[in-house]
Amino acid sequence: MRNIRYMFLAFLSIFTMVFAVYGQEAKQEAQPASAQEMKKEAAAPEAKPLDKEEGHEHAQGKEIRMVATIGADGAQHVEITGGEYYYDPNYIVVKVNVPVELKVKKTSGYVPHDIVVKAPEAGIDFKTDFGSKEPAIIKFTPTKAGKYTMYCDKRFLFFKSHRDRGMEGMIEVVE
Ligand SMILES: [Cu+2]
Repeated sequence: MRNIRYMFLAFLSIFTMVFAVYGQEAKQEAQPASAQEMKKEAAAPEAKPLDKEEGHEHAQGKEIRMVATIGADGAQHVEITGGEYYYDPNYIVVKVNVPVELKVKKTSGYVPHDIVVKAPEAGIDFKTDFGSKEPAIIKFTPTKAGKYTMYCDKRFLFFKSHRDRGMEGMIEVVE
């Protein structure tokens, strides 16, 4: 029966995907504990060791600031990369009443991400998935100065949400 073979293949690829995401999430989940141990071991006062083991510089809470410039088309262009579990940049400064074009791209990997900002009072209201091959283009015009949180609302099974793991940032609208 052909159908059974296709079903088996479909099941196998779904299983592989789920397993890959599980592996990625579980690896990240285990991180805080080991980071704490590392801190205990290296009790040197001034040393704030970079997490070289993981090979990334997207430490939780570390601000990567970007001030948007207005392009020839009159819009403020901002490019964001999303990965496990961060946005880069994660602090974006834009001018009020000038259109913004966000281009959001994902790093490679199986873990899905999105970007959410819920500030309709300021003209910013979106929730968009983005991929590594097709970046999302998000257009809006901020109408009110202030600070608005952006975050990823994805979560895998019982693991901590991506937001809780540091996948959030700020859009600051200035006069
Ligand atoms: Cu995410």
